[in-house]
Amino acid sequence: MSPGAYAERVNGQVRMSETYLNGTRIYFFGGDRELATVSTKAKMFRLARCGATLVPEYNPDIVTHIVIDDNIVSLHHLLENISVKRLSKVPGHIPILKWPWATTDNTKKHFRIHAAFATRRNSVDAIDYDPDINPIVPPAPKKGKEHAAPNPEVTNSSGEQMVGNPSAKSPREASSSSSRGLEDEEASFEKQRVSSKPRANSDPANENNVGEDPLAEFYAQARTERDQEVQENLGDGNKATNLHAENGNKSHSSGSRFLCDGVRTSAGQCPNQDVIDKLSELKKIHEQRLMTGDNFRVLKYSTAINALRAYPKRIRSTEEAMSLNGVAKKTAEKIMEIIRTGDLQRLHHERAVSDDIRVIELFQGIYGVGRQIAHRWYNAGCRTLDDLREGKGGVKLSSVQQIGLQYYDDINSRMPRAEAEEIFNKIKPFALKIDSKLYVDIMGSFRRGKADCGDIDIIITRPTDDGRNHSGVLSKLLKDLRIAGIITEDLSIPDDWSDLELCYRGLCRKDSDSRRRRIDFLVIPWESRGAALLYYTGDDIFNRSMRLKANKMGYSLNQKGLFAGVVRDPQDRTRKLNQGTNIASATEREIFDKLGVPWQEPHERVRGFS
Ligand code: DCP
Ligand code: MG
Ligand code: MN
Repeated sequence: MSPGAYAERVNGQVRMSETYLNGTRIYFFGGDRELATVSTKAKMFRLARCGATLVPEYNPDIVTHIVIDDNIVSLHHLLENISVKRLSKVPGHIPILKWPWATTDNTKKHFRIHAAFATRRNSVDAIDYDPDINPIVPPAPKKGKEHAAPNPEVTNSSGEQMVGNPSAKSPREASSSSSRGLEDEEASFEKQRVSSKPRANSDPANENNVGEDPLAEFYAQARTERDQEVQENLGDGNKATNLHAENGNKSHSSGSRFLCDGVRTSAGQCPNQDVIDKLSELKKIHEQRLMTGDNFRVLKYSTAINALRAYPKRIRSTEEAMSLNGVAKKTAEKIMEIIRTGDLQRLHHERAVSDDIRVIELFQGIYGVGRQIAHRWYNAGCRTLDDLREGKGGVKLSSVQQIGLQYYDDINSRMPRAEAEEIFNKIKPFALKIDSKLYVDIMGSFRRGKADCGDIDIIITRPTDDGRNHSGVLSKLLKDLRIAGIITEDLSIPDDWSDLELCYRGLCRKDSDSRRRRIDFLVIPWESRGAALLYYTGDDIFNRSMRLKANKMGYSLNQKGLFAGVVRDPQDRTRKLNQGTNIASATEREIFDKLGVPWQEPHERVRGFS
């Protein structure tokens, strides 16, 4: 669940225990914009208990205070998160405070003590944190903005649910959208608060605390690297990335209603509706491009639209437009262009550009198609999946791409956890019939306890103590599964089936009237099972952080093991000049130990979206 979604869920649903934050509208940033960690949730919960309203998304018109998790949030990190270029652009009346500020009744205290960034005090726009000038209970919001406060209704956001994980020790991460769930959370947060010594490191909730989580310093870099890879996805023919499906970043409106929001509009109420419509379209286009970092524009247009909605007169000049809160010169000029000409040239341009983004994303949703191929097809004149089917512009699809196209919807949708389990339970006996000593298990998001899975990741290996191994098992197994109608199409097959290390990708189905599902088989040597388990369990961000930590310690970690003494090419750090010595690979635990990372159960290894 995102911090924003959690904020919406908590608002108005928490029993208040203290009142010293009454009247505040706090934007809390725990260091991660995508995931509300247990630590972030606990802190947000605490803020609400003390009377604060949590603001899901930073909006300077709504927010009265920004509170950040101490130690971990850098200035750059915060600014990026709130889509503000410079600290001085955060209005002076909004203090930026460290977490400890929120934990005691500060009404009498000087803000300065807890101001988060030294630079804030020195910046030109810096305010004097005198509590008399900036009382903790801020002035009522400006007229016309009353409806802008975050929606206090509980949102039945499903968030990331962990279900049916037998190894789950901690109920804390299990989120429920009912208020009963909130009560449970409340109880556990309270427990956390009274237990004076939190279990160091074993709790991913502490990811924000550098002192306790040895991986904490790597998460930001891991995420940046992942995002870069997603953006650069040039189509290695291996895995299709559907940006639409993965973009969970969509900004959501605060649920507020304004004068001109359809239902409540009567003629003449909103004199600038035409302007609002055009700017809203522009904002939507930029919203769809969030993957390419257009948050700043989205915020700019939302602010302008909100200001226009609340403005009672028809705008007559650029100056008048600029007098609106949050409307700068360029936006004011756009407003005037719409008022003068009834049109906005920029919108035509953006619509055209946005069409190509949309089409390229659509094509990238085809298994085996990356950005390069998608661009090529776009340039050949294809705009729809039907164009591709018909071979418009001389476009030719490989056999794998044809499968990807045929099962486009199936491949781009996730399956319920129960279905993954059912399919696995059908497959496992086939494997054990071939060799009863095989180790067969399901990895990936399933092992992490996710409620839905993008594919089924099955690992196969075999102990070698009886002098035998699993060579040749996979081809036999796949043959049986094809006969049984479980495996239906191959997407990527190994070159040499007798190897002890193989990767197979294909499609399968539960039974003849079920949808196709993606399935991966990963066959690995017995000695490297620990490293393979670790790798194929993920999540991606957790893996990357472990690898970064290994690198920092002079090691190298991959799905085969943890290696010491690897010499890298100084010109190209990704190029290894030797293999190094394998120092841990048989069990996950050994690898955690060697890296100085405390053991974490699979369901505790969630750091990214999934
Ligand atoms: N993995 C990784 N880096 C990648 C791809 C995969 O570390 N670039 C690892 C971590 C993943 C695991 O392999 O958890 C399985 O990959 P999947 O793509 O199947 O991802 P998940 O199973 O985690 O998620 P989904 O439910 O989308 O399949
Ligand atoms: Mg998977
Ligand atoms: Mn997979």
